[in-house]
Amino acid sequence: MNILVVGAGGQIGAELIPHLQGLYGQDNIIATDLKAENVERLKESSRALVLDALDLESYKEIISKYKINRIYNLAALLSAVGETKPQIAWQINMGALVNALELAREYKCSIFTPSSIGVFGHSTPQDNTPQDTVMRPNTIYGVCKVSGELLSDYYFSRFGVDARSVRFPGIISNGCLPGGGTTDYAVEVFYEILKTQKYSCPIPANTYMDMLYMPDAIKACTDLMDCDPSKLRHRNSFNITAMSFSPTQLFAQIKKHVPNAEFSFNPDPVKTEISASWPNSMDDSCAREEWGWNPSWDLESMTKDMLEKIALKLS
Ligand code: AKB
Repeated sequence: MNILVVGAGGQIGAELIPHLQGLYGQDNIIATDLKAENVERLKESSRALVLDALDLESYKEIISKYKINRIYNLAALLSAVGETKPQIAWQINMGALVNALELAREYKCSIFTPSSIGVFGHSTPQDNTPQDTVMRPNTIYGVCKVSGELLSDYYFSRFGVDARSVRFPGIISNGCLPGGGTTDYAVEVFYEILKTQKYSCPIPANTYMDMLYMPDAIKACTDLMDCDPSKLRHRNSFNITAMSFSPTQLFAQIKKHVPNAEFSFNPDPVKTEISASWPNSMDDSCAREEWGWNPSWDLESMTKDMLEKIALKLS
């Protein structure tokens, strides 16, 4: 198995690369990113190259040269930043996917592309959101993710491309920081509390969203791709979640470990609107039944681990 990770310098890539290396061997994983400084960092522990995922010819050269048979297409602009530059968000999110799917078709690769809770909107049932339901998002990010799910299913049914994906909720991690998402508060808060004991939250206090801790997210990326395809009734894209909480609940959990932590709320209008349109909690039973999704981390264990790991990082 030769695996190409595109957009490897971001939050997911930084932790997916070592996991893939452990499973398939260090030399079989090629990490790429648009930014040279990210590639320099990746080179410390992996084979890494600069790649603009919108440059089809360079992308093709890498797939052909390294005999790639699986692509993780992680290049994306997230929900909140997407609203500041919708045309660019469309170009990047869709352009990278179209190139990845075309090359997967030509070179017979399997392909994983993260979808998101961003596919849902105000008209979606908000509690226990079903796998198959209304998807009318009102962000450019959501529009790209719905289009991406449809296009990936199209490439599977029309050309037989083995495209699979999950709808990621917010991903909480202590490696590389997320950037430009609506759920980023659930990572930022740990750094701010450990540095200053204060955090001002851009999301209203009682807004519920689904979340995952990174080790579960990474496991989903490989478990879904390695599962027996004959069991899959869905492909693009599976609801997955491990916990659903509001800022109030997360902060109460943090306060158990950092009693002098102080929290305030200064809702950002864009993030407030986006978070209100996303589910409170999703039903992920299809992922559980079809490929054995079963997360290990909950709010309590994640909070404790995040505080320990980030305290070490800051010391
Ligand atoms: C975002 O907030 O944009 C992402 C996501 C849920 O897809 N973390």
